[in-house]
Amino acid sequence: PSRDALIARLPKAELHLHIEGSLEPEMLFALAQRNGVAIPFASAEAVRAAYDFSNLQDFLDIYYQGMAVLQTEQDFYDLTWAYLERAAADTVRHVEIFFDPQGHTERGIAFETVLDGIERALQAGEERLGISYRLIICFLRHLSEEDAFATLAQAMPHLARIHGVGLDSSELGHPPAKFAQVFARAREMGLHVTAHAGEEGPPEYVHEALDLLQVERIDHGNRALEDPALVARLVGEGMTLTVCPLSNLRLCVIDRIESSPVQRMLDLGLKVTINADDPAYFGGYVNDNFRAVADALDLSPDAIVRLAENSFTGSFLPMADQIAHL
Ligand code: ES4
Ligand code: ZN
Repeated sequence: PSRDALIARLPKAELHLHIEGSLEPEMLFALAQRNGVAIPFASAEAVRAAYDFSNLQDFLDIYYQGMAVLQTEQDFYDLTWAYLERAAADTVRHVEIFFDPQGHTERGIAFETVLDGIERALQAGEERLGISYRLIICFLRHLSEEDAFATLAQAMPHLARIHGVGLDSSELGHPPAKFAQVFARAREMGLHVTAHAGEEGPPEYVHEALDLLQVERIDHGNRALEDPALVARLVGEGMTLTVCPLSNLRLCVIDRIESSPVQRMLDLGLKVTINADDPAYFGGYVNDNFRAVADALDLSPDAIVRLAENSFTGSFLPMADQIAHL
């Protein structure tokens, strides 16, 4: 109970959140009707019942289907605003959100429609909820590097509004090496860089994200624990890992919540953070993730505070702004 109270009031940053993954079944259903998009479900309850995954690809198939209801600038605004209200309720003070431009442009939705709607909500969130933000475009790793370059070119006129690039989607068979050139170009452009690695993929993919992409964060990173030399390197570099416990559970990265690596990572000296990933699909927002691991692993108050502190110091905020939150 006091642990729940600590989690409920602790200021935190969310560093690993796919905005399309915050599309709740009720909004998915409402937008399908508003936009006249056919979906193979009779109700929001039927949508939720379909969220039963045995691996990452299972989830991604449904996640890309769900995106089809997002059509207008207002849809992206509504989606993002709903997430920000949930984040505010969880005392989130800063968000660094991902979106997947290719998931929309390949359906004929303009890059600017997506960006304008998300950003308008983020600005409203800053003004009305006091939540600061950064925006990260993710390249879909199941597509080609040439495709990623085309997406980066679309982002080029908007560099004042886009802060970083990430790498997501189907990990196995699509190693970071595939995107070394486009990440080099993004870094030259002054963008921050992060990548999903070691969620389903082997420790070698984490090495590649560090060596070839020169990432500032590792998204997930669970499988780094299989490689002691890699752990030592991540500790030595103070690398932030954005771990997503309920995502790990629902995608069968872990067999039970008690198997979450969060306490082990803290004990090893890794800079771990807690995040929701795709909250509408995985059964909880950031505080639900904190509570789930805190209860299952009996985390101490110090550990919980450390996780929140890591979320600010692992953010892309300038040092002065990080300190202002601590
Ligand atoms: C994702 Cl959990 C996860 N992993 C990889 N790609 C993703 N896209 C959205 N959620
Ligand atoms: Zn993710």
